[in-house]
Amino acid sequence: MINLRRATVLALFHLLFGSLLVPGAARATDFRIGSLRIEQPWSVATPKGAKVGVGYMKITNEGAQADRLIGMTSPAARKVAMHDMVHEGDVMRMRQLENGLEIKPGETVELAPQGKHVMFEDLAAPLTEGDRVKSTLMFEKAGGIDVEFAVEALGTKMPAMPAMHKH
Ligand SMILES: [Cu+2]
Repeated sequence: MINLRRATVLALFHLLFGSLLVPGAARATDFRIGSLRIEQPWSVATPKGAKVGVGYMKITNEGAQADRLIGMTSPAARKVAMHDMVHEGDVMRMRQLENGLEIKPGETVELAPQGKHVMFEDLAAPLTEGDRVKSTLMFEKAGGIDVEFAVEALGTKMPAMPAMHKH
């Protein structure tokens, strides 16, 4: 009985707040090129003066051949890099993915807070909630595709702070 009530409360909670718990769910869009599906690219608004912004998305390879995200560009930033988080002792640091990001056949690679992410470096202007950051993803085999990162409110599952950066 208690379990049942708990389950009901949880279900209600999800019903009411579910969409808030999944950043980008409301506005972010999916993109497709060849057998690659790029789901809901999203970003986070940047505080005044910040020079870097982040980007997240899910990439699924529905094909039979591995592909690799080898580069990104954006008119919103001078440079767009792909980073991973690595432990250095007790500290988490960012590390550039020098060889890009491989997506094996049937695999989904998720870029998410505390993990792999896109780094928009040297922003032309702060990222504002509701904006869409245009970006071109370049895949080794599939080629280039234009996507848009939906910018969520500042503080949304805030990723590691820029201070943790080591470029
Ligand atoms: Cu980074």
